[in-house]
Amino acid sequence: MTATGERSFPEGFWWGVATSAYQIEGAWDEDGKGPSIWDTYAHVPGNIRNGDTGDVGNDHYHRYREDVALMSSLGAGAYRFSISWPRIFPEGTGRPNEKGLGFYDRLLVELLAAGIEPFATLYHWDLPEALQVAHGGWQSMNTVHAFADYAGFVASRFSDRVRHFFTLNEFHSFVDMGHRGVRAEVGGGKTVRLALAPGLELSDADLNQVRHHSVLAHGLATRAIRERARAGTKVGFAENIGTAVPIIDTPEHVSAAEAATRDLNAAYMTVMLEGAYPDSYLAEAGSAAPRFTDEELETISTPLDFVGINVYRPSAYVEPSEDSRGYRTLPVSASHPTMGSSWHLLDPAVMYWAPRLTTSLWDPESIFITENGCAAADVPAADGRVYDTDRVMFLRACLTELQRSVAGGAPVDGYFHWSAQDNLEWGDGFGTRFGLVYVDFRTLERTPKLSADWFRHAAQRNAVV
Ligand code: PNW
Repeated sequence: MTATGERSFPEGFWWGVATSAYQIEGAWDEDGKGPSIWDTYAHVPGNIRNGDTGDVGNDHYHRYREDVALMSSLGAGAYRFSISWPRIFPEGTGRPNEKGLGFYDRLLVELLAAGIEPFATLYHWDLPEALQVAHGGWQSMNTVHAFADYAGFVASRFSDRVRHFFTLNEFHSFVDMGHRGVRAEVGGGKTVRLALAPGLELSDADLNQVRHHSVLAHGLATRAIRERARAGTKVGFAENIGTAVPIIDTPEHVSAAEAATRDLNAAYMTVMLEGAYPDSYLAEAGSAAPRFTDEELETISTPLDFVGINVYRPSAYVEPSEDSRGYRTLPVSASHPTMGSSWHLLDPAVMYWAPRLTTSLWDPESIFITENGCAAADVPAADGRVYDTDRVMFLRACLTELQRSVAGGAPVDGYFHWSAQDNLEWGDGFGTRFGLVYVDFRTLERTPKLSADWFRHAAQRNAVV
């Protein structure tokens, strides 16, 4: 028991689970909801494995009561979910759809009755299709302003019950993977290509401008939320931080990792938290650099109440170097282990380094781990249980590293496991399972996995178990 006591988290630490609207809600055209770019993308054969779509998804739109009860049984004290923009504004702008708002009202009633704190994400990739068609989506400032208006409106409606808002989820993912496609290194010089809706192939200049629009949308939304929400409402973003993991924990190696992490996040976290694009980013982009004003940089770097980071894998391993950058990126071993997703290079130490480097680089007031989790094979055994020993290993290793980071001074106030239940894993479909709860997608029956037991004990004891 003493070992457990030594690995506990600070009092008041939030233990939560996370999902997103398109991945679980279903009801894609119900109650006046407009189509999103994900509805359009998923309906094109070949874009999602096995022809899966989010049309029905987990049917969470109708089963949210059961799902909140499941979260309670997992010991979750917090729930990070996303609000579907086209449920609230079917065309992206205009008159709000009361029926769409009604769904989130009912969900909030249920969560608060269960004693689960709601954390709402305003954009988890389901852009109203109308904005893509009319303006080219995030290529246009029209979309940026529409997002800020939507964010302010949602905050005005829900901030009496929601105390924490995340503006956008994973800039790097939806911008770069949605507008170009990204190659992720998986060891031995091999890479996998990752793509998301709307599945565009933009030029460097156009891609850099979309990046700039995404962070500007975050800044304008932050201001709109502050203007229209109840006093005391907290705002931040949730970014899939690119983490450079050092090989050795010495000041020289850590400086190299800091420099590399700052570069990896140049167009997103770095500009949002520093108010300027690094010179190296602008120099490398050359004539394709984004066009921006000083006033925009000020908006983009509006001070935040917290920083959310999604932590899955190291983006790079680095060591110090004599060149002007100060670091060298190392090749990844061909035998480096991966988890259930093709891109998921395994290294629990990233859960130590991501909060530590975020703190030493940007010194935020508060950090949330807004996502962490892994896919696993998850086949129900003859006794009906799902023995996901690999996910238990992953959880225990990651939370051990997170505890070490917090004990070392990183101001992390909560951990959200991705995901509360199996769901549509974007282009990988339903076959790639990230849940603590197994979902049979034929019957939609939900069954907690072995990892759910681990999570419940950890949440109840506020410690690594
Ligand atoms: C995140 N990578 O996506 C998203 O926020 C979730 O919606 C998603 O289901 C979850 O993580 C699992 O994939 C990611 O290449 C996509 O490192 C790609 C990466 C990480 C996260």
